[in-house]
Amino acid sequence: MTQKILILNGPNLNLLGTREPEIYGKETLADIEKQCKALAKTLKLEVDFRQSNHEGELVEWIQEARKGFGGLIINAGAYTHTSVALRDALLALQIPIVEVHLSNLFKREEFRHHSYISAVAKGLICGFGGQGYKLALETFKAK
Ligand code: CA2
Repeated sequence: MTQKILILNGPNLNLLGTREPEIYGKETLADIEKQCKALAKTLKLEVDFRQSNHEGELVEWIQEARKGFGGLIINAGAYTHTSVALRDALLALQIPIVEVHLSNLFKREEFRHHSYISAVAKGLICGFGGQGYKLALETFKAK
């Protein structure tokens, strides 16, 4: 059976490609989604790609991942650094979680160095722009 992977994106990531290309690159979120879906086909995975600016909606989507999904890739945007609610929802999952960030958090402001998600994720990929999502998908390659 094809494994389904949920890819969640947090606040302001819908603005990708419109500002700060030196930090986040020139790609839009739609470009990244397209590339993830193309790669997923070759990996025999199915991708469900979503973005929300609302913490509660992200919590609900994480809860939804408890049924029918084999893995979760999450770029929680700024909620990475603030949200105990997202961390608690992630803790209730029994599937592997990969945390992704476009930018290298550790080259940036101190407040971005702490993530509420990293300790509950299997791993963290940051600093590779949109390519990071594809690297994360590779970790779910069918064996
Ligand atoms: O590097 C990442 O992927 C981040 O998750 C992006 C978040 C930031 O708060 C995290 O610290 C690191 C910000 C996403 C906002 O992206 C924009 C892109 C273009 C224009 C405006 C916002």
